Amino acid sequence: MPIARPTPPLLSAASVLSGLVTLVLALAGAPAAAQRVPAFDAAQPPVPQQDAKAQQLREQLRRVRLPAGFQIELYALVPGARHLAVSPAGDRVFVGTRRDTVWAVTDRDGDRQADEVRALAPGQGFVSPNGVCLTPAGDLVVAERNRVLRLVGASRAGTDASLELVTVVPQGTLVPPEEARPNHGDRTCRVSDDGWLYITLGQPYNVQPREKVALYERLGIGGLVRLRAADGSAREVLARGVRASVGMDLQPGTGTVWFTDNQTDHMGDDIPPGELNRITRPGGEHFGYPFIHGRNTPVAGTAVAPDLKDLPPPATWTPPQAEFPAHQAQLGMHFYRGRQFPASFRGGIFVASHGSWNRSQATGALLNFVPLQPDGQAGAPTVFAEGWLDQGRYWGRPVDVAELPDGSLLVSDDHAGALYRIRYSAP
Ligand SMILES: [Ca+2]
Ligand SMILES: [Ca+2]
Repeated sequence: MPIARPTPPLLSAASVLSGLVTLVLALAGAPAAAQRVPAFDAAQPPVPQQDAKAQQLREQLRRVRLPAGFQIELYALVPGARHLAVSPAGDRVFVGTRRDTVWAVTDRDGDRQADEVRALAPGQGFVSPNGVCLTPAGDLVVAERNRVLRLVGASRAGTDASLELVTVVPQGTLVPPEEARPNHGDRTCRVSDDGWLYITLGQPYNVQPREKVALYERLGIGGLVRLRAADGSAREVLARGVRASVGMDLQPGTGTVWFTDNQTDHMGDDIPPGELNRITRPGGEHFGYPFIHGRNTPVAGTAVAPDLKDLPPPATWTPPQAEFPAHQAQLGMHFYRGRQFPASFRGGIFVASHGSWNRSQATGALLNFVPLQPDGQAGAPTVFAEGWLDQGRYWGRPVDVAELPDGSLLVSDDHAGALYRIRYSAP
């Protein structure tokens, strides 16, 4: 089938507007509701930190290969650790999971080693609270599979505190309930300085069937949406034509949204590539899926999506800024803001790859670094850290990358159940 050439993207204003109106009608939430909940349950013991597992992980971390001058160390044991949000002071890290828990990881004495790992706001019935992000005021936003909550002042809450819990998007209304499934149902989020909450929404299939394509483009499923972090109002679709993004960041200074997109399964060992994307026209771009993956790998009409044969592709689409090797599963990403690392890293992007499952030989489980060129486009990715895959077996699988105020990196690992810290000192 013909594939549209990658030209500057443009959806008609009418189609964007009609999609937006439909979306608002379909998904406008009730007014944000608030209640008070205990920040922690003192009767629930914290996660033990100094045990045999910690010692084993410290040994295994010696196998991780890094550029000269970098060291990696265990920061905390955190079961099922997924996406990360670091408090402005750096003394607390919130960690999402695909289970029913959001963790608060606290470093009381500022020695860059966690002292306490506790479940935050237990008893709230979290369902895959994978996405965590902080507002400028220090509220924690929790993006679950099909609900969004905001915990006011969570960054500063002590063990005995209570928190105001605000429902930003009521249960069952982030996406239509029949579209909320475990497959690609893990959200990620960011909040901009001006109060917009950005959320990635994976589409729940390997490739969506024909009858879902128009619906998903209208709702931003297989895309990104934004809404007001205060109350969930003013929702709009930011990006369409995405398969399953599980990572994004806002570029410091510009606020431009960049995001990863995961590869289609069952197309063979070496296609299609993974993607890093940049939104240059919020709401007006199509990123190619399910018509094409990467820069030039057709999907619609191939063996994984025969029913999409002859479905008209968008007139224009936006190719990725960078491609990654097939099936490595790029998840979290982070613009490096600090000054601890050498100058060549500043302003570039770290990307966590979770590692393949849909490949005859496993690959991935590493961190990539993607530099930005002077014109703002991405340069070629390089491997920054690897070694979690040992003789075909994973002992760890990176999920997300974040940064402490001193410019060191945190890496989450949902396989080992841990956070690591990577720091630099000149060799
Ligand atoms: Ca500490
Ligand atoms: Ca794409």
